[in-house]
Amino acid sequence: MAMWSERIFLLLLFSICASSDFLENPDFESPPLNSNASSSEFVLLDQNTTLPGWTFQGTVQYVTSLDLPDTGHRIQLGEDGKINQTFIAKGDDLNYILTFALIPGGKNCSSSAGLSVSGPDSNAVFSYRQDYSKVPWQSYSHNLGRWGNGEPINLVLESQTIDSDTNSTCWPIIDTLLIKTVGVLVQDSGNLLTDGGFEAGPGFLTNSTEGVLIDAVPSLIQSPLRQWSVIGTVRYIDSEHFHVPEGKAAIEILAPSGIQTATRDTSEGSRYNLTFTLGDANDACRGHFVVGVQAGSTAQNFTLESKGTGSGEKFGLVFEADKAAAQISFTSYTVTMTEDDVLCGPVIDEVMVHPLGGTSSVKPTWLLLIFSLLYVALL
Ligand SMILES: *[C@@H]1O[C@H](CO)[C@@H](O)[C@H](O)[C@H]1NC(C)=O
Ligand SMILES: *[C@@H]1O[C@H](CO)[C@@H](O)[C@H](O)[C@H]1NC(C)=O
Ligand SMILES: *[C@@H]1O[C@H](CO)[C@@H](O)[C@H](O)[C@H]1NC(C)=O
Ligand SMILES: *[C@@H]1O[C@H](CO)[C@@H](O)[C@H](O)[C@H]1NC(C)=O
Ligand SMILES: *[C@@H]1O[C@H](CO)[C@@H](O)[C@H](O)[C@H]1NC(C)=O
Ligand SMILES: *[C@@H]1O[C@H](CO)[C@@H](O)[C@H](O)[C@H]1NC(C)=O
Ligand SMILES: *[C@@H]1O[C@H](CO)[C@@H](O)[C@H](O)[C@H]1NC(C)=O
Ligand SMILES: *[C@@H]1O[C@H](CO)[C@@H](O)[C@H](O)[C@H]1NC(C)=O
Ligand SMILES: [Ca+2]
Repeated sequence: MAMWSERIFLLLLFSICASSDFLENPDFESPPLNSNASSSEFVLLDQNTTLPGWTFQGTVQYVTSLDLPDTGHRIQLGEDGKINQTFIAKGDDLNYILTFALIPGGKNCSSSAGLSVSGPDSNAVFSYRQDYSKVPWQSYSHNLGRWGNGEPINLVLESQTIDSDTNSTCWPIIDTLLIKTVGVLVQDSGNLLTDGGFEAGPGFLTNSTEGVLIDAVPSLIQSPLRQWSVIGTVRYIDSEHFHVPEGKAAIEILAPSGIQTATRDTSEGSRYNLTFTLGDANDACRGHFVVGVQAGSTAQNFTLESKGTGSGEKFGLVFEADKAAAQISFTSYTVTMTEDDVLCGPVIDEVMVHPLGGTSSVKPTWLLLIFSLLYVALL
């Protein structure tokens, strides 16, 4: 086992060395050619213009702005606006997880158009929502799927009109796309859950202090948070900007929402101990948290008084497995907001399932941590 681990570790080092950028011009800092891009804040791209790395159609504007996230250039997708870029998968059996910044375009609008993001066999529609960050932009993520070495992945971003009155529509602005690859997760023999520490998820944008929002995704396979499905919207938080109980990332549940996974190799009728850390993200989220935990057919509510200054407490729940893949879920019942009127909530991390009365050997979680993340290509 140890030798095998070492081999994986070497392979991993090799993949880090072999990593490279996937997208060309992912932050739109290379200006369009044949256009007066510096002449005004919004410049419409026409047939004579080319945008390095990208193909575009419909109403697409090149936006120059002095605001964060990158104090630079963005793209606004207007009516029927669409941009796409094809990149080539490198390495076998990797998941390609996209993170991007979404900014509301305009102020006086009766409706906001959505942003549709597609990969070759996946699609999701995103919209900017007022209550989800204290800065005027949000990071979202989408799993582009698992692809084999050399396969082309066409990433398409397109505006989606919700209202027929397009004159008073705010069109989405996008910026800073990041693709992170996540390999097949190595199972931790000391935990019957995979990615119980939430280390395998979307990448964080360099200048983002607000984490990454993960919208509802019913399938474990399509989720950007590996091995967990999402109900509602949750925030994926990084240890650089939030209190994270263990490792580099955790989940903040923004009620009413939750996450769900399944155990592997539990035996029907056997008893298990589910343990997890419940805390707060140190984001001034004060309140009385109520988190509903379901494990197999056992359900229990756990509460935490949060001062919003970064806390974490370990809890346990004994359950009997109802099948080989017992469902484990965490749901937040209380809607909590920060003083800035931003939705916030309980943090969950270090979710583990152990058989009761049996094995005592628990492998250090850093092994899982290292194996689960292959490499991040900062573009
Ligand atoms: C771009 O700028 C140049 C010189 O500043 C000017 O001659 C030209 O007409 C402009 N073109 C457009 C499309 O605005
Ligand atoms: C594109 O360039 C051609 C030739 O310079 C010019 O005649 C045409 O008006 C331009 N089209 C647009 C939309 O600017
Ligand atoms: C982050 O923001 C700073 C300005 O605050 C900017 O200079 C820098 O280029 C940004 N970095 C990225 C990767 O966008
Ligand atoms: C955009 O997609 C079209 C097909 O829909 C393809 O022909 C084109 O090459 C793509 N553009 C880029 C930059 O990949
Ligand atoms: C937007 O709305 C504000 C106040 O509601 C108003 O003062 C401003 O003139 C409006 N701007 C436009 C472009 O309609
Ligand atoms: C939208 O704006 C255009 C030009 O600004 C105008 O001709 C058109 O009538 C407007 N449409 C609506 C529905 O207001
Ligand atoms: C479950 O695990 C927790 C944390 O390790 C421990 O405190 C608790 O005693 C365990 N429960 C049982 C029934 O073994
Ligand atoms: C947990 O709390 C919620 C909301 O108060 C309630 O609806 C639910 O029945 C409770 N569940 C359990 C297992 O007590
Ligand atoms: Ca973690």
